[in-house]
Amino acid sequence: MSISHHFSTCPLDCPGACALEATLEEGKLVRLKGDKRHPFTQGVICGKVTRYAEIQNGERILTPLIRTGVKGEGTFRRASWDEAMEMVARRLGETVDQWGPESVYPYYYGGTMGVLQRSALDRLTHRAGFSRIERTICYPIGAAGWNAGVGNDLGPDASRMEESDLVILWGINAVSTHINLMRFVKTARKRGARLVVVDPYRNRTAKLADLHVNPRPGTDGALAAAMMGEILREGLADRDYLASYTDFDPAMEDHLRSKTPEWAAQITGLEASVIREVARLVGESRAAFIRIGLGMARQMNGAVNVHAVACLPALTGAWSRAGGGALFSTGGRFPVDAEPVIMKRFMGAGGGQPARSLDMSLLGRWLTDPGLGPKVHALAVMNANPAVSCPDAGRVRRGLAREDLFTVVAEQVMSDTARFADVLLPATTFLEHDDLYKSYGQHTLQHATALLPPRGEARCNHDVVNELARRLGYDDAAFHRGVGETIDAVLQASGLPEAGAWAGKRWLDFSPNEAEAAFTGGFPTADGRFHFHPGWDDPKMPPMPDHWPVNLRDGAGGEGDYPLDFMTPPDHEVLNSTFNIAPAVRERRGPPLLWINPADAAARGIADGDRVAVFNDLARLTMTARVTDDVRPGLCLTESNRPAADFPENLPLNALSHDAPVAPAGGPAFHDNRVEVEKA
Ligand SMILES: Nc1nc2c(c(=O)[nH]1)N[C@H]1C(S)=C(S)[C@@H](COP(=O)(O)OP(=O)(O)OC[C@H]3O[C@@H](n4cnc5c(=O)[nH]c(N)nc54)[C@H](O)[C@@H]3O)O[C@H]1N2
Ligand SMILES: Nc1nc2c(c(=O)[nH]1)N[C@H]1C(S)=C(S)[C@@H](COP(=O)(O)OP(=O)(O)OC[C@H]3O[C@@H](n4cnc5c(=O)[nH]c(N)nc54)[C@H](O)[C@@H]3O)O[C@H]1N2
Ligand code: SF4
Ligand SMILES: [Mo]
Repeated sequence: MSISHHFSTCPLDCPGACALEATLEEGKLVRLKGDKRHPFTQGVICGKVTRYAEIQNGERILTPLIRTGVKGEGTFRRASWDEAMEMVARRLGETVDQWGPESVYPYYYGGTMGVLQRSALDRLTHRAGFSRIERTICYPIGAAGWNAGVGNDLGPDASRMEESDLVILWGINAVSTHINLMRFVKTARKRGARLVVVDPYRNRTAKLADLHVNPRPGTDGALAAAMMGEILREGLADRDYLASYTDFDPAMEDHLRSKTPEWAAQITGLEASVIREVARLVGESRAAFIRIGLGMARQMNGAVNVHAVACLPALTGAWSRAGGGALFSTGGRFPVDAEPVIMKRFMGAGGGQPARSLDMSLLGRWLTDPGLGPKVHALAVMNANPAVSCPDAGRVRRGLAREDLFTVVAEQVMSDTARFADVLLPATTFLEHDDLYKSYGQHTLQHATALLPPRGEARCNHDVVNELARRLGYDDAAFHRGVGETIDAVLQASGLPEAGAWAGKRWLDFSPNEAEAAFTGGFPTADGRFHFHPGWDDPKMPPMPDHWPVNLRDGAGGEGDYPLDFMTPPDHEVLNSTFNIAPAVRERRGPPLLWINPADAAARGIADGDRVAVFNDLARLTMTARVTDDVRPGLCLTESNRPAADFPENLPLNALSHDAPVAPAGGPAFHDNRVEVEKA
């Protein structure tokens, strides 16, 4: 039997971007494990990707397919690449002729995070003048909050926390969503650090904490402001740091001093004594390190809350001490110029205006709004499964079901979105194509090459886009490059050595030095200071760290008044909707559960294991009750990101999620919904 070992990089939308070692047996993937030599991965990866063979060798789409049945039903006939591509080119061409290029909407997200394979659609979009995609579904809310204080999505390496004496995981369920982080947490704790987890529910990470602080969702602004008030009143602020490195002023001091634990207790649902305790822990620690997650941003007031939390290490001066500070994302650290992939220069090259940009999180509206001019008549999807992952998914599906909409989807598996395709194109996995990988949780740029031939007739996004562009008549050099040539072009545009010359390594390390990590040379803001004053452009947003009462609980979002907060945080066993349909995964995770507090369950006559209906104005879904005090009274949740097949209503979990854009830059408030629950 021939067994061989190869290196790769996890392409999934996860902060780890783990370096992998693959074991192949007779040319077939057996198992993946973490690469021990990689400085961040250090041999640790999550269970889901260990078992990636469940996708790689599982039920894949192996040939182009053309729809024969009703949209959404998933019945297709086999086609050749030539027939399928001819049809796509013809239909897109006709659509452009009849309604103009903006009536075509290319749609992609993070199925793969590879620099080439992720954004391939962009260069065709820019060349043809199709509607552009505004990529709001995940990042912009948290980034807006962080950037309002720090100025850019830069920070220390997460390994900095090993030197910390107090680690706070704030709105990040790292055990499930960023396992590598937990190794640094472990080291810090061995050296005496305490672990605080701030999360509305007792998730897998909170179960490991010394102190779990469970505010109501969307109240971190109040919690952080009151903690700062307490730190100021107790004389625990670092005055020298504030004066040298921040815009802290008497107005800010007066404002924060007025925020008491009793005030925040009313809003957060926490005991005032708990708020005092955590404030003191932060104020008295030498170098608290706060890892801010994206989860806490998925609230109508999420950006305001992230900014407020990011102010804490500036108030205590923790930034200036080894092990201290905060991290939201490492994404801004990579000097990678992806222009050869996305070809922005094509945009408006003929002297015209750039095409309109449509917010991806409002897909349901774009597909169904009769007032949109021009309407979306053709949709091209890659690396995304909006029928499951988009909010107001019921509306998305009504749009996808339109008979007058032409939809082409490139996919590895029969996802919910793939079922709505007119033409379905088989996509390669990361083990079957080459790419470059940045990260939003660590600092290495990795180069990974194909280990396996494509299964069936699968092709990579890069090549599919190029062929489609050529068939549409675009003959530019960018559409004639092979994957290897585009990788070379990106590295060259970035001023980086070609991959063959990375000193025998598969990565380049862009970790910040101590001065960069601690911002001792100043913050990446216009004036070099950390901004307690967020300076929001939107005048409705609070000018100083505060509670901003615009959550659904406060009557925002336009939904009717339902009594329970409802969150949909990520599930341990899947990554967004990737892995959703693998039979072994379905088996392991069982049916969707509604986590509900015993008091709320009793008030509704619901017992553990009962079938319950969860509903609001948008949808009604039947699931199984899990009665537990892991959620506080007034809060219920279902770990996401469940496909339609998991509910008898044949709607995905996100049918319950509203799509109201979050200030200031858009993006969905996935963890800020309201529902009622009753026995089914
Ligand atoms: N297993 C697994 N891993 C994943 C993913 C997955 O689906 N499954 N998805 C990947 C992707 S795309 C991303 S963006 C990351 C996201 O990973 P994280 O940054 O961890 O974000 P979330 O998992 O959305 O939410 C984290 C926690 O925030 C909590 N939360 C919700 N609202 C609030 C609030 O108002 N305040 C506070 N303090 N906490 C709140 C939730 O309860 C949840 O436990 O994970 C990646 N990794
Ligand atoms: N309820 C709820 N909804 C959420 C979230 C939540 O916390 N709660 N989180 C949100 C977040 S953070 C995110 S980032 C989004 C993610 O939303 P999406 O980006 O839509 O992520 P996935 O649902 O995983 O879909 C990715 C798809 O890309 C496919 N794919 C992978 N690699 C390739 C490739 O190389 N080529 C092609 N053509 N396809 C490929 C996969 O098979 C998969 O079906 O979901 C959001 N939705
Ligand atoms: S999903 Fe995340 S933790 Fe798992 S292997 Fe990929 S990058 Fe690593
Ligand atoms: Mo995400």
